[in-house]
Amino acid sequence: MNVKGKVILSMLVVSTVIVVFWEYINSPEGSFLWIYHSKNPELGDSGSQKGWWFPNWFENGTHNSQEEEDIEREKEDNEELQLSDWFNPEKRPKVVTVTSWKAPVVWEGTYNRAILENYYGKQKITVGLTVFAIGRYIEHYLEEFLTSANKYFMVGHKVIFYIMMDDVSRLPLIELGPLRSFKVFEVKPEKRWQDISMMRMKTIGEHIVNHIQYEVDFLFCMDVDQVFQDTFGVETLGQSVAQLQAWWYKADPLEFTYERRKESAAFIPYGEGDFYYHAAIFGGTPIQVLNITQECFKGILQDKKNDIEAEWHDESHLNKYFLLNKPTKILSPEYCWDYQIGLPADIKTVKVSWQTKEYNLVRTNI
Ligand code: UD2
Repeated sequence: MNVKGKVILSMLVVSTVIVVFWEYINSPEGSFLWIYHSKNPELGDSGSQKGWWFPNWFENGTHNSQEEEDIEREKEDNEELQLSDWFNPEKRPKVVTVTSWKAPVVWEGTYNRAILENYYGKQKITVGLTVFAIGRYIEHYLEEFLTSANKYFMVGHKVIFYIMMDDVSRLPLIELGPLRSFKVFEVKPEKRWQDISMMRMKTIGEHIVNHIQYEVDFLFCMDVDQVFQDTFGVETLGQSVAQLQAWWYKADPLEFTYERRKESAAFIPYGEGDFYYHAAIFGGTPIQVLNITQECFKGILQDKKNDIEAEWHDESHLNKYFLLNKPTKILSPEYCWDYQIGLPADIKTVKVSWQTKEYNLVRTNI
């Protein structure tokens, strides 16, 4: 081949390369090269962009995937956990695990705590717990209640104990674990134990309005004469949470010790009622607990006006409330067990147990 032929051949090769290259940069696979050539209208055509195309692309690349990750994470965080994600009622076929209004009854074995921990851990929740100790209930029960709550109540989450006492100087000294704090308040002691028990509804409501609603995401209210035995965890959290009373969880509703007198605001006629709920533990979001306590206290005041006292005091009013406003979650009697009953096969893990009732020692009036 002479020189002229070689030149033509080289020109052919070069033009082929140019055509192939042109096709490539117009294809989607080659699109990143637009950036290199600053021909992407979105990036502009200015020379100043030359030279940083790679970091820019690289940044864009990571930025996009980071953004996608963030969006995904936010979506996960915002996604309401479905009941079926953490709750399997079939795990406990011998007990009631779902109510007629489709609320879960949480028994040991029905819940997946790890999934719930992951969910609530991301939300960085704070859980409150109110407890009252008036008169001799202080020296008899408060220390053991708080020590055990410190160990087993919502471990790994922020907790605020709201301790209501008639004499704050008798607060037992307890070293609280990490993420735990307490607030102590002095309350006026009522003369009768029945009034001490009932007035809790008024006091809790006032504290929710004044500060608790701004401090916690969930709130539990508990009797002091009980002891935590095992983890009382995030599986118990819900909008409005009721506790099954240990002595009545298998009974016929006709036998329940509801208030049966029509004159009382707590009246529940025979043939009505779902469960017998225990006032020793109830909870929910602050706004729901506020509603519970305010409605119960309204009933208590109405009864006072009509000179009647419900058979089980605040507990009768609570049962009436939950009949009209169904709880969104119910805790099995494992969450508040009385060992006086023994330990039937239904009770797999006792989370909280009743203290021995020594009414003659602790109550001012019997
Ligand atoms: C039942 C219920 C209780 C309440 C009461 C109303 C149980 C375990 N609990 O409890 O929730 O509905 O009936 O009749 O069955 N308290 C004091 N000082 C007192 C009296 C009461 O601090 O002098 C507080 C304390 O937190 C106590 C709570 O009020 O745990 C309820 O009183 P209780 O435990 O004596 O009532 P009890 O056992 O009949």
